[in-house]
Parts: sequence; structure tokens; C-alpha cells
Amino acid sequence: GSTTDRIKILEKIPPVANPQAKDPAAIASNINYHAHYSPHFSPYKFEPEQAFYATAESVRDQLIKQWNDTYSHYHKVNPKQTYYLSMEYLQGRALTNAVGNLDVQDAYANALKQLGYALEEITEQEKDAALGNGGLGRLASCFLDSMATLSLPAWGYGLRYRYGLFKQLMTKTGQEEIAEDWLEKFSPWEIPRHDVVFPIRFFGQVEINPNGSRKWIGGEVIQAAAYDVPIPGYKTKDTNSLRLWEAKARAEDFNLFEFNDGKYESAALLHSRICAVLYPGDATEDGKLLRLKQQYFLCSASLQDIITRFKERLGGRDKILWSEFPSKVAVQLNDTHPTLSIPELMRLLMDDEGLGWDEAWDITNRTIAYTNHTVLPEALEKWSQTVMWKLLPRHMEIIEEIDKRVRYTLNLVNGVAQLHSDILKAELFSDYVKFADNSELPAEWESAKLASKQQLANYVLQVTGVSIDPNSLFDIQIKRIHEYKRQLMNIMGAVYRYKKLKEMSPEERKKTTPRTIMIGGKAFATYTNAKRIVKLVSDVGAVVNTDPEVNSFLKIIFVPNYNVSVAEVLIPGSELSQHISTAGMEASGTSNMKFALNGCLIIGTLDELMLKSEKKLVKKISLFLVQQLTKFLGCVKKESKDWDRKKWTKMSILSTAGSGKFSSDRTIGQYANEIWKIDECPLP
Ligand code: RUG
Repeated sequence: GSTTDRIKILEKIPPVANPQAKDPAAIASNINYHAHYSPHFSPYKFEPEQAFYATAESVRDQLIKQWNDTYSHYHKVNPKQTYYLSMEYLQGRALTNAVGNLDVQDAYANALKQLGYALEEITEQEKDAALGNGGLGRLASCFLDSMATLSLPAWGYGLRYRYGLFKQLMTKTGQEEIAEDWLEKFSPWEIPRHDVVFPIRFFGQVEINPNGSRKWIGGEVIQAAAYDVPIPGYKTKDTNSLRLWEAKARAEDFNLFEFNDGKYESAALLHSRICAVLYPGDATEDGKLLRLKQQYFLCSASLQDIITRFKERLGGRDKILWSEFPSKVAVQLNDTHPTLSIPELMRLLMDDEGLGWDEAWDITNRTIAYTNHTVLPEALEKWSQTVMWKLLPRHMEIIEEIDKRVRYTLNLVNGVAQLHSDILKAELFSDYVKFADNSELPAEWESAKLASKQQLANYVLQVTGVSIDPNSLFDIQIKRIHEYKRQLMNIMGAVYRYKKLKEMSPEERKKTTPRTIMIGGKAFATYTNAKRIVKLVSDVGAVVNTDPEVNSFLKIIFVPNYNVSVAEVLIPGSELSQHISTAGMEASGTSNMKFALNGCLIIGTLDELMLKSEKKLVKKISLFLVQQLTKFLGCVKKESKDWDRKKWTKMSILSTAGSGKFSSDRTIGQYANEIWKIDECPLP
């Protein structure tokens, strides 16, 4: 309808604040209330964008009550709590997730209908919160969901980047990056916490007190201010927090004199840059001073906050029993990025709280755990000792002492995945086989898959202008573009397939399985080879898709701007997906599990190869792809042969049935029992 129509509808619904509205009419009134009285837009506009913000604010009303209740419940019970520290979170869109978890999806769909909108039209307005680079960031977000779902007292800590992962535009010259301005208007999900602010120091020097204790003084001090994002769980009232830190200048540090003198840059200080952009991660070789500052900023702010909460929850006792700290606090470090937490906790305990080394070290050891996410040496960040001594002089003293003391102690660290190649063994599926053979399920399964493929085909047409056939086999590879992930091998396979089709007679072609190959992913802005791969995929697609002789048998699509919400359309519509990283290079991979769960068959590298001939093999593969390409094509041929609809559907059902193990709820349950040793703490 037109703007006038929308306003007319709005006028018929009374704007009434009702934060806990449950029925559609009351929800519609509460949405209208926000459209009128939350001062972001003119009340005379109710276009989809304004409708999204008003809807999100009304959902936030519902969340805030649960979020406050959860906080006071934890405060009262004072359970052991986990804090998940991560430099990345790939949250995606929050509205669909929130209405689903609050179990108000139908009520909201109904309320919006009264306001002249479909829920889907409104949810599509939301910008993805892309505060992460890839698998590591999405895993962190899945973990937050699971912690809330399992009613675990667990919070996330991260940074509130002004600009998240760039938006990928495809032009004639290939990928172009533009800033994804997720905070362009505002985020309806964050709650600025003006009461939660901590000082963070950089540079300066270490002073030795008369009693021999040490103090870090001087340098630059900025402030970390908290923004909380409520994280609702599924089928529970527990609503946890993702606390994102933003850098702010202290009023006394703002140099008005310099500003008046026209020196705006120095007057604005470095605080404005600390949280400006998400640093490119996922195996790039960059490690710069700003990144180090970001990492320390996250660690220091989070640990000061954790210690403050520990003290607040002493229950009126004056004396702090520091030995109790590890029975109240578990800190999980998501990869090496927040590992400065270790010397920072030591510093806070020794220099601020007056503990000795041994006691502080014992507490730190029992509090902090670390997950490793990579086997690529270039992804393990390094800084020169000169830089470290300059920026964090007290931490370097502590790090050197740790190094001296624990050099010969073997610490246990967990990786993200266990080799699970035998998990798909037939006996695991024995219980499910009768369902896969059941006469009704395969037909229902196929029609659900076809509907998802149709949605995906519509999406591809919308973003690329290329029409694809939902009855062709959908073969997908979506992940960051990287040489070790071998999108190049995939596209070479596609070229080979194209050439073979060209050589065939029309009759022979008709006997082949029509296929749509989709590749999507972002290439880091200065990673030339990755950008060339993006361009190659899109150029090969341009040739194949316009070749009338073969284009009803093969289409090649580069799906632009791969992100969480694009994945939500691609993964359900997939039938075959590619996880073909060079053996020994991928720590785990996570989208593989999402594909399998959605009834997609996967082609994956058999990593056991790596165990046999290790480095020799890697060297060979990196010299040229051809030996692997032949194997890959062999595999691809076999899977084409398997394209007997009935057989495929059965494999697809079994794939979903066997995926339970890969639920992040299961993973987090295991973390809670085995590492954090925390119990659930559900709201009564
Ligand atoms: O590359 C790894 C993936 O193999 C893994 O599945 C994912 C989640 O554990 O983490 C990715 N990763 C590793 N992202 N950044 C790094 C290095 O910091």
C-alpha cells in the first residue's frame, strides 16, 4: 500500500505501551506506540524500515523483562558463571531469532498483518550484525544461543565495532568492498550501559613500590563503556547478555585547546579508532598495533567487569576470599585473540588486589580455558617484543615470568573438533533406517527440499539476475575465499564439466544430471589471489550461463555478499556441498555440520591422508592442484552416479538423522560439564 494507506491503518490502531503484550491486537498497539513515541522517525511515516524498528523495539520490551529477571536471579543465586571472550560474533539478524525463541512468532505475524505487513517483509529490513569474519565468529554466536537455551549462567564479551565485515559488491572488475554500516541508524537490540565504564591503559611505565610490589602508571588511558545485547534462549525464559565494549575518551583527556586550534585529529584521540573496524581475521597475515590494542581493550574491560561482579556478589561479607574466585568464574578464550587475559588477570590480582604470584597463578590457571581454532601458522598472531614492551610493559614482565616458570609444563588445550570420520558408520543410523524407508517420509522430505530450492532460486534471480532450475542438483561451496579452502579446485572442476558437456552430443547431454554450482564468500581486501578466484568464478559463470548449448545442464553462480542471512537461504536449499580444504589445513569447519543437518550430502577432504605423509603431501598439493583435481573429479563423478532420486533422498534423511551430535547445544553442554563445571540456573 501507499504511505497514506499505511497511515490510515495506523490511525485505526491505538498506540498503547504494553511491553508484555501477548495477543496480536495488544502487540499491534505496542508496535504503533513505538512508531509514535520512540523518537527515531516521523510518526507520519510507517514504511517497512520504520515498521521494522517499531516491531524490534516492541520485541525488545519483551526481552528486557526476561533479561532483567535473569540478571537478578543470577545475582541472588550467585552460581558459578562462564564468560566467553571473543573478538568476533557473527550474530546476523536478531528479530526472527527473538520472536522464535520468545514463542511469539504467530502473534507478531498476526499483529503485523493488522498493520498491513507480512512478518517476512519486516524481518528482511534488518541489517546483519557482522562483527566477525567467518566460522570462528559464527561459532561464538551459536554458543551464546546455546548457553541461554541450556539456562546456563554464561555471558559473552566482545567489541562493538563501528563497522563490521565489509559488504561485498560484484562489479565487472570483481569484488568491491564497501563498509557495512550496521549502526547507520541504530541497533534496536543494544542497551547502552552508562553505569558500566572501566579505564584501560596503554603504554606508560612500571613503578616499583617501596614494598616491592609493582604498579603500571602513565601512558594513555581511555574508557571502555558497555553495550548489552540480550540473548534469549529457546524454550526458556533465561535471557543472557552479550556485553560489547565501546572505546570512549575521558572528558579530562579531550584536548579542547588543541581542538580550538584546529587540531581535530589529536584532540579526538585514539579512542575513536579502537573500535572503528573489525580486524580482518580468518587466516590473514596481518597483526598490527591497533589489533593488539583491540585485544587488550577487550581483555582488560571484561576482566575488570568480572572482578567487580565477583565482589558485588560476596553477599555482604567484607573479606574477599580470592580462593573462591575459580568456583564462581570460568573464562573461555575464543582462540589466541583474547589470551592477554592471562597476564591481565595476573596483573589485576597482584598489582590491584595485592595477591602473591603463586596464589594469583593458581587462580588464573583454574579460571581460564582456551580453545584453539587453527592449524595454520600464519593465523597465529605475533607481535615483536619491542611493540609489546612499549604498549604493555607490565604484561611483558608477567609474560616473561610465566615463560620462565612454565616453560617445561605441558598445558592441555582443546581443539574445536575431534576426527569424526567414523561417525557416519552404518550402525549409528540403524535406528533411523526404517524411517528413511517409510513410504510417506521420503515424499514429504523431497517436497520440503524442493520448496527450499525454489526459495533459493528466487533469491539467486533477485541478486544475480540469473535464472536457475530448482530441479537441477544444487551444489554449493560457501566460505571465506582462501587458497587452502580450494574454491579454485572447485571452479576448475566446473570448467572441466563444461568442456565435457560441450564435447557431448545432445542425446548424451540429456543423460547427464543438470547441475547448478554455487560459490559464495568474501575475499580479504588485499588478498590478491583470493580476489582473482572470485573474479574467475564470476567470469566462468558469465560464459557458461549464456551458452545456449549447455546452459540447461550446467549453471555457475557466484553468490554475492555471503553472510549469515544469505546462509539461511542457501543451506536449506543445498543437495551437495563442498568442504574440500587442503588436508591438514582446516581446524574443523562448521558449515559442513549445518549442511548435513539440512539433509545435504557433503564432499569432504579425508584428513587421514595428512596423517600418513604429512608435510610432503601438503608441499605437493600446494605446488599444483592437478593431482587432487583428478581425485576430486573422481569423487564428483561418483556422486553424479548416486543421483538416483530415491537413493539420494534416503541418504539425505540419514544425513539429517545423524547430525544430532553436531548441535551447539550438545557442545556447550559438554563444555559446561567438563571444562567450566557450571550448572544450569533456570529462572523459576
Ligand atoms: O578456520 C577455522 C575453521 O576451520 C573452524 O571451523 C572455525 C571454528 O572453530 O574457526 C576458523 N578460524 C580459525 N577462524 N579464524 C581462525 C584463526 O583465528
